[in-house]
Amino acid sequence: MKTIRDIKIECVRGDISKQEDISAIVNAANAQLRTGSGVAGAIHRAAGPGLAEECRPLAPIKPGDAVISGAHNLPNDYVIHCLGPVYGQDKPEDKLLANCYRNALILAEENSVRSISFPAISTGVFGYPMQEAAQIAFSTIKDTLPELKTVKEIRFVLFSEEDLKLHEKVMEEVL
Ligand code: AR6
Repeated sequence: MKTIRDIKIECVRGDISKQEDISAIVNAANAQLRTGSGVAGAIHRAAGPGLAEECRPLAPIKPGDAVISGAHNLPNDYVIHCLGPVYGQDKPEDKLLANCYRNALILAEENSVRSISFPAISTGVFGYPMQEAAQIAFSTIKDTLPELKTVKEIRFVLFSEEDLKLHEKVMEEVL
């Protein structure tokens, strides 16, 4: 756990759809903002069909984009849907992945969000190597911190112990 500019940044192992104490959770979405596997599957399952319904007019989105919706049956206030780049396909993938983190944080600010949870966007089905993705995530957060006023807590939720360890290490190096 780190505190920089009065903002707490931490990594935990868990399920992004079970972050009861967090205002906005980030979805590793698809362009159509429909349910899917991994993060999108867990979020849409827990939110119920109202989430996909609310998202329909907001789709499609492009790699790097972020859009915000309500959280429906989830224990949160908002879901911020980000479309990460497909590794080796959407270029430049590092910039597009950075845009996801930056755009999500800016949207959180615009909605007076106090706490936000991220999954490791693009590192599942989209094939982004975990270490490179973590470096981009933390450097983008570092660069965006000076613009944050309402966001006071940023939590990374990793699915496996190995991914958690890697993120903790990269966080120490980058922040
Ligand atoms: N909570 C936290 N992390 C998770 C969870 C969970 N419930 N489930 C998986 N992860 P992915 P992407 C981890 O594939 O690569 C979807 O089907 C997982 O181990 O969810 O951005 C969408 O519909 C991995 O490290 O997202 C899109 O089509 C990370 O979260 C596409 O896949 C992201 O894996 C998006 O692919």
